[in-house]
Amino acid sequence: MTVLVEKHSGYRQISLNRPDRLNALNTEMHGALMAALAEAEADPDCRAVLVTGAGRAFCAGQDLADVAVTSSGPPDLKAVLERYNGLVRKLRGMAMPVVCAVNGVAAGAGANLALACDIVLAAKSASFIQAFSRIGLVPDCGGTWFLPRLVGAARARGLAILAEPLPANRAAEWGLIWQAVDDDKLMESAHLLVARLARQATIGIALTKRALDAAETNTLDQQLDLERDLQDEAGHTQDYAEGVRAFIEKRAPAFTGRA
Ligand code: LHQ
Repeated sequence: MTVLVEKHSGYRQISLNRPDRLNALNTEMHGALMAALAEAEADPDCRAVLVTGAGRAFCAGQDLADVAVTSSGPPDLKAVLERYNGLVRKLRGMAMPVVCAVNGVAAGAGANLALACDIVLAAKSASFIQAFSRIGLVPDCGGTWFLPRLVGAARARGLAILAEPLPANRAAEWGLIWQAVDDDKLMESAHLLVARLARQATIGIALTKRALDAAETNTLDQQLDLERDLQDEAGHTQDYAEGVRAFIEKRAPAFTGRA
């Protein structure tokens, strides 16, 4: 099984599972990961997802053995990237929060798939490598879009062109990720976080994600209109009614994640 799925109360953990290849992605893993995300989304009891890697790495990106140039010519990288693009769109568009626990090195597409998640925690021993330039490629999986937005133009260029490992602590200082965590606390922290998110107002969070993504290209005017419309949608959810009721009654809200 190239991807392992564990069901927990309110959320699912999805683990990339080719540890002897540092969880490098091959065609089978792509399919399994897409299916695991789609199944999580289709499960009404699943209100958050945790993505991590089995073994010592998070993900070393594309399995390079599968895309080597052979005597019959270069591989069809466009077709390979269509699959990655589908994964990035899926992760980004999930109608629930996606937490990524980066347990070890995240290189190439592995780094950028992590950045496509909503909240990234990383073990202090983990590092992020935009490995693409080491093999003559361009950062993909949204790397050229995420990097400048997260860390600014100068650091984005340095990371993309130099392809040096960025340790988790510095990644957090630079704003590339949410938090670096002691290695032995990573999974405990990630589970606490994702379980907490699974009890929050799921639709409100999904709409928040949409608003933040749209803000990347909207004008302020467009964004104000969008916020008005999304707020209207959020205001019609059971969770909004419950959130306000709980506030007034001075108790913790019991959100259901339902419309
Ligand atoms: C691997 C890989 C790997 C296969 C480690 N593949 N075996 C998209 C679409 C189309 C085309 C191409 O690309 C893309 C997106 C991309 O992701 S491009 C970037 C691809 N990734 C890389 O270039 C990273 C390659 N890996 C590394 O640089 C190192 O392995 C890192 C820095 C991640 C870890 O280094 P170490 O901790 O020293 O481990 P290692 O290199 O010894 O790896 C352990 C094993 O895993 C080793 O196999 P072996 O049989 O010797 O034990 C590696 O060959 C294998 N492995 N990454 N991407």
